[in-house]
Amino acid sequence: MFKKILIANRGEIAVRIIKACRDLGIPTVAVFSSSDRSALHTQFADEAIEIGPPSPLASYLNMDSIIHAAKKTRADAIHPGYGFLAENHLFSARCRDEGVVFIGPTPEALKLVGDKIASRITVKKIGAPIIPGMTGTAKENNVFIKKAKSIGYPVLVKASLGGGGKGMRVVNNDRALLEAIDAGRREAKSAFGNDTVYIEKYLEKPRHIEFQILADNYGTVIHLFERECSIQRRYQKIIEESPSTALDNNQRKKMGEIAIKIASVVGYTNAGTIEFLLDENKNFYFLEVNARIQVEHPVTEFVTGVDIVKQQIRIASGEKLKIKQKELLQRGHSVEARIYAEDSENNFLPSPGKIRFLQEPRGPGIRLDSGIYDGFEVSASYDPILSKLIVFDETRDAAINKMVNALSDYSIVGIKTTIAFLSKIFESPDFKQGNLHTSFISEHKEDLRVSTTKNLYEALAAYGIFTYSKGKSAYVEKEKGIVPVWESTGRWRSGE
Ligand code: MV4
Repeated sequence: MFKKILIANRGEIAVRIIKACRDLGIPTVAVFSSSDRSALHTQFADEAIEIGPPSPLASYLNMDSIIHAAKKTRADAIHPGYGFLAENHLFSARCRDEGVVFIGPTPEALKLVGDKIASRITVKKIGAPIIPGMTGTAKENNVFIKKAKSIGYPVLVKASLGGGGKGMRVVNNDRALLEAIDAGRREAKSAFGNDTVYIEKYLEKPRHIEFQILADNYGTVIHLFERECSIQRRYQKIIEESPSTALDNNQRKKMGEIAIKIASVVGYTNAGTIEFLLDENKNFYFLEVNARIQVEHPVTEFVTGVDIVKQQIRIASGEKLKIKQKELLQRGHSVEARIYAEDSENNFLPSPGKIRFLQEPRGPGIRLDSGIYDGFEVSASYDPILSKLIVFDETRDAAINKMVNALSDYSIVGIKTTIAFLSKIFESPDFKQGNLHTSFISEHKEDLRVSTTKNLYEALAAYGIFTYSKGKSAYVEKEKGIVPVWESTGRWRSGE
């Protein structure tokens, strides 16, 4: 086992990884940018080392700085978390060259699964269903036009490298297709340094279903069942659950077996996710491989009882998988909500600033993976995720109910958050009935409008802070100037 692990990340996931290390008795090293000097992950690790200025390129994406920190602290492994360098094959290779274990897949596997065209070819070869479309790129426009004709509009132009919807465009006719190819190429070139694009049939209102995989270094691959992540905004998942209401045990078994086959054929090791889209007739198609621990991993941990981060560390240290596929069960139901520092009343604009009051939900079956504390300053330099609230109960209805209660016990004053918006989703009849698809939020825009903050605790806390605190802390800086802290909680009317 490792003697010391460096965590090349920040926020809630860095804290989550440090907890797994502590459980395994492994000392930890946090790395932090100059603006994260007093961040939770910096305080929580056994050692912490500054790696550069706030800009991600200069700090959390700075391979030299991170490798240097690992050498200096004699860490023998690096956990990359999600985002930043997690799926970067050059970083995985660099770790290998420097004699530090990268807790994740090999550079070769990362390179293959990071290339969508290459993975489509590989997945097609083993006879698994891929979304209809190209399995190569082309220079000539008429190759694209011909393919679009054969699969039928609408089609989706995608960049072969990278992810997150960058370079993606839906088009409905030949002329729009040619424009989208040009634009997609330019966007992909500047984002990923590679202008390879291809087209797929655009599936309308699919469900997004993914299988969690664990693969050791000796060829054993298991899956930990599925997560449904259909509730998203701008390609960003915000609510996830396990199990999915869309799968019966038959289809679950079939998709799980295919996920294992895909992971095996690409030589995948460590934890990963095989993503699928499910159409309205429940046909499923391979979408892509996510080669990292995912934000939504806790729902799988709740229903299977497996600590995925601990498994990642054990696998990377060369242990064999001890869990057997046939011993695994999906028990009960788990739901996760991502809490962002965003203004849901104002087009989800980031809402950085200082947290003035914090009350966190707790109770049986409630887990809060958080990167914040009372008094913490949320930076504008990074992804605005603050925390994840994950609940577990015997049934889906009970889990949703628990989530609604837990969200109402969650008060954050000083910045705007998505808590009230999330409550609206969980209370919506379509969500409760499990009528989910990736356009859920845009189709329910009107019902999901948040106008008045109804959190009594937040309003009272803000009032208390304003009344009793002397000096600056009673006021916050907003676009319109310096305002009393309660204005950051949204409009409040008595009698709600
Ligand atoms: C698709 C699709 C429909 N048809 N591909 C979005 C992110 C990128 N990684 C893949 N994505 C999609 N690809 C075809 N052919 C719909 C999406 C999509 C989506 C996928 C997963 C999770 C959320 C999503 C939200 C909107 C669109």
